[in-house]
Amino acid sequence: MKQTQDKNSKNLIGKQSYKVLETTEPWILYHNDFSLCSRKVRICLAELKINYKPIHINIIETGSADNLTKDFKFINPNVTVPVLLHNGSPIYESHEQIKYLQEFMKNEINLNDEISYWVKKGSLIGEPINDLEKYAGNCVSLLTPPLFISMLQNISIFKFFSYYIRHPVKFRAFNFIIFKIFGFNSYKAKTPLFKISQKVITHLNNHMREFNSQILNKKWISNNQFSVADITWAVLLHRLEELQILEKFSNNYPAIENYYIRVKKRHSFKEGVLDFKNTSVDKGVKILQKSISSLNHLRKHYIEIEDSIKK
Ligand SMILES: N[C@@H](CCC(=O)N[C@@H](CS)C(=O)NCC(=O)O)C(=O)O
Repeated sequence: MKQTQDKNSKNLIGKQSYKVLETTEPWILYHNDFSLCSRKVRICLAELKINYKPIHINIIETGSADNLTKDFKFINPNVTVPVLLHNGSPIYESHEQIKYLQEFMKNEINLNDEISYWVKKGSLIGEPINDLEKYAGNCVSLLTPPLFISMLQNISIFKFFSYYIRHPVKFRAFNFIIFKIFGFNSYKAKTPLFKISQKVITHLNNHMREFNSQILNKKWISNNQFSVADITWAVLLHRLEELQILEKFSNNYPAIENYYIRVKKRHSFKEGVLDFKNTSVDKGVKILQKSISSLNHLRKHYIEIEDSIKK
């Protein structure tokens, strides 16, 4: 049943021929409420009206690392969510899951160069620090730490040691330990994170300007047809909203503001994102809002963001 996937876990991409679960459920999604990639796949499933069994897997940000259990490592040795099972066989990597679902439903409309361009631009590709001028997804990923820091505040430091030991990707686990230890001090002037953020926001502003022009007088990104490009940008804008950054773009980019209002009314966004409320995320957002107004150096970081958008 299970092949030699542990040896080749790095190559686990797309649909596998073996099963990781004997099940009568045609579709199962291992996902996390907060994870961007999980949100994309859930919107896609809702768009395609596919019934599926969602299984929530906590990751450290949402309180405990259930992704590091033996049971989940059997499902995905790379310990990431989402994982989609079709008749018990896993499909790895969110973009492959979306491609597989579209092909399965023969949803050919969703393929053209314009859509591919915007999907790529909105995705996290390679290491986040690289290609900031190409990918808005990389920029948003680098602006996310304040929310991680907020969400990690209520988790005991002791959990992080076992998290580090059990995590197969040490540098990922290490980043979270740093966020836990240094908290919002990571945003004091002249710290690496503070400096990176200044660079990131300039690039993100360019992406947002281009995106604003793209959707001017349009309902959706391509041919006025809701597509995987809209799924990609919907979750990015939602993350920027959680980060308290989206509102700063509103004055300069009214088309984005109106687009996001339409996104929030879309049935699939409601079913795939808004209906998956999570108390750790809600608490994290509240802590972040409070910290921006009470901590000088964090407020300064947000003022820098506002200023570079106005430029
Ligand atoms: N390239 C993967 C990325 C998946 C990923 O990084 N998922 C994160 C949540 S957004 C995760 O599972 N993190 C858990 C961890 O690293 O401990 C995909 O597209 O599915």
